[in-house]
Amino acid sequence: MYEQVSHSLLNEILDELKPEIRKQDLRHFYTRLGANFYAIHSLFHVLYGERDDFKEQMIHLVEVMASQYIKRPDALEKLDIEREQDHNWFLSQEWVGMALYSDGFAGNLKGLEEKLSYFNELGINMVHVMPILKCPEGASDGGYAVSDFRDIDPRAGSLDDLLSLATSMRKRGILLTLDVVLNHTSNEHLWAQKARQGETQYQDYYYIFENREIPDMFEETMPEIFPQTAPGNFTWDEAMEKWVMTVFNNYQWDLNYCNPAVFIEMLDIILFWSNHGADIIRLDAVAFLWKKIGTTSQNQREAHLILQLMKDCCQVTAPGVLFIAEAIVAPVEIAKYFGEDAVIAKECEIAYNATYMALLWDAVATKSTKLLNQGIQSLPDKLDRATWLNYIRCHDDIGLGFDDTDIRLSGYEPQAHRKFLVDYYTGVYDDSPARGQPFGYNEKSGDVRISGSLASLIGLEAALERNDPVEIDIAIKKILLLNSMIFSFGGMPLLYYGDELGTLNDYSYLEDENKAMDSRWLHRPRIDWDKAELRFQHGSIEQRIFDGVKNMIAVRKRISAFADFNNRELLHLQNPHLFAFLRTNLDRPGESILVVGNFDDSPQFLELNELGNRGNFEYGRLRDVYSGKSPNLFNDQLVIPPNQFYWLTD
Ligand code: OTU
Repeated sequence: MYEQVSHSLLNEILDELKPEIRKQDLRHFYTRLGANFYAIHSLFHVLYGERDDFKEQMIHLVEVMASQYIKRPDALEKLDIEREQDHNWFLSQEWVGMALYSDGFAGNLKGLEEKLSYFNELGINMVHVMPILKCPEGASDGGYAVSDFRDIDPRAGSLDDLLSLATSMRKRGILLTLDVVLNHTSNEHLWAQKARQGETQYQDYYYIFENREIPDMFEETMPEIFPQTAPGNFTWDEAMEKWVMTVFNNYQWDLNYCNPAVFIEMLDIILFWSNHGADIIRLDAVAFLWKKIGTTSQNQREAHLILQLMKDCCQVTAPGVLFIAEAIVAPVEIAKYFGEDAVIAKECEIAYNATYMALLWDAVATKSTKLLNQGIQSLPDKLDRATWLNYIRCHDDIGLGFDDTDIRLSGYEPQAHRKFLVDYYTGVYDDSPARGQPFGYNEKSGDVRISGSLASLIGLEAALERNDPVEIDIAIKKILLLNSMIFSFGGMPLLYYGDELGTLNDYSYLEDENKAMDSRWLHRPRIDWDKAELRFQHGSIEQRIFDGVKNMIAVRKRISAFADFNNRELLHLQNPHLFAFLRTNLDRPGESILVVGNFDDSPQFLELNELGNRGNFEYGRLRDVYSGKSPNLFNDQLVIPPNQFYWLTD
């Protein structure tokens, strides 16, 4: 949009740019800057307009965008332009992701590069390589405490290794996702060290307080994220003799986004990794970016403004790069990270669908889909040009963040229901085959979350111990059922490494003093590649899960109705054990897929006449595109075997 004030400021800024920037050919940069400048200026002004140095900061911001544009490799700029033309590219059903730790998966980045054919074998074409930046030797929250945002941790490899990996991935058509931990740094980061040495410029990068007055006010309303290992939200620093805000672990210092210098530094870092080959940037803990006394300091309006500004700036320099919002927050809050009142994402194009993840686990434990159906109905619609990351497990715990109203509407009492789920997944509940462990127990609120690998939570570990083939079979079916749900829902499925092989809990973390207190290490495995060879042995557990998932990926890629164009209709069925929805191909409306999953241990039936006039499903010519077989029907009653799913065409 053209607006005089911002345009004349833009002209002034362009005149004042460093000569080395002015000399370059910046054609694409200028057209994009012109298009976004009004928004960038307005947002920057809302956030930082009060400051005397506002204009200097604006110039600096434009310089950072321009310098990174100049450094952007030709191959990546070409990709930017291709993606501008095919702007819905990431909504395609062809994308299937996997998140992994490079050390657990393959030792280091070099090892990971050697294993790329594994992704092609399975059909994965997006890989989220979890934190690989320099972090402290000891506890580092799995790399989420970063001590240098521009360098690879030597244990993972070098910058050259990453560049080589990124190039090889691009050749194979695999997208690279990297983390930028926006909310905090490690206390070993240079900025923190300088702050400790008394440099006020760097003390302003963090929230630092002389005494407990403000911290105490914050504590009244701020929840604790890691109540067991890091109670409270502030840490006393001996060197400074001051309090530092540390919402996560005490060695993770929260960055102060009231300071525009912090915003510009972090934008520069996002662009740095974009220029090093990241197709997608995962923005960690975005809900926490803005703090306000008297609030939870999560999901604040300014946190959204910061993300909008990040997006607008990134679009100028590297428009092909997407953002993932990691906001594990209430369903009504999650969708806001796409940006509100828009068609295209104004903040992050992709967001973790934590709501769906937790609801699926609820359906497994209760064998009922009441809460799943209820909760999905309350999940706000996403924007047209934005999509979900659908996942079953990730490197974090499972939080039971459902809406209390939804729990009640499903006929449960919220506290009792959450207790049941925790008891179920930690194996306290008598009838449960799950082998999870509690995480983050909060004495004050009674809240607790759950750790454990997909296979161990679903019952495979217990079944193997009992050497019970029937139980093993059920566990495998449930693993495939859950996968079928994330592959067909709409959005990009994100597998968690090892789950495609049925990897069990790894208890070795208990022997490492830097990990023992954090049960999330239970499900951050080291892949045993000899054992992984069993995927080639017919009838083995590895083979049954791996081939099941592999087939799902292949089938998903063929079915355009699985692309994410708001083309899902939830079906409200009588049977409380079934979860069903219809996916429609908007280009060819006749081509619909009926997805139905049975979460119960007994066979269930669906009355096809409940579908009304949707598709031609009632004529009984149904075929399951996953297995290629026809399901069992009795007149218009469709039978779904226990813990199984169908992807049906009519
Ligand atoms: C994220 O987590 C990361 O995924 C965790 O591995 C890190 O420990 C954490 O940030 C700090 O960097 O911030 O918005 O319940 O779900 O901490 C959600 C714990 C986050 C995680 C939560 C999450």
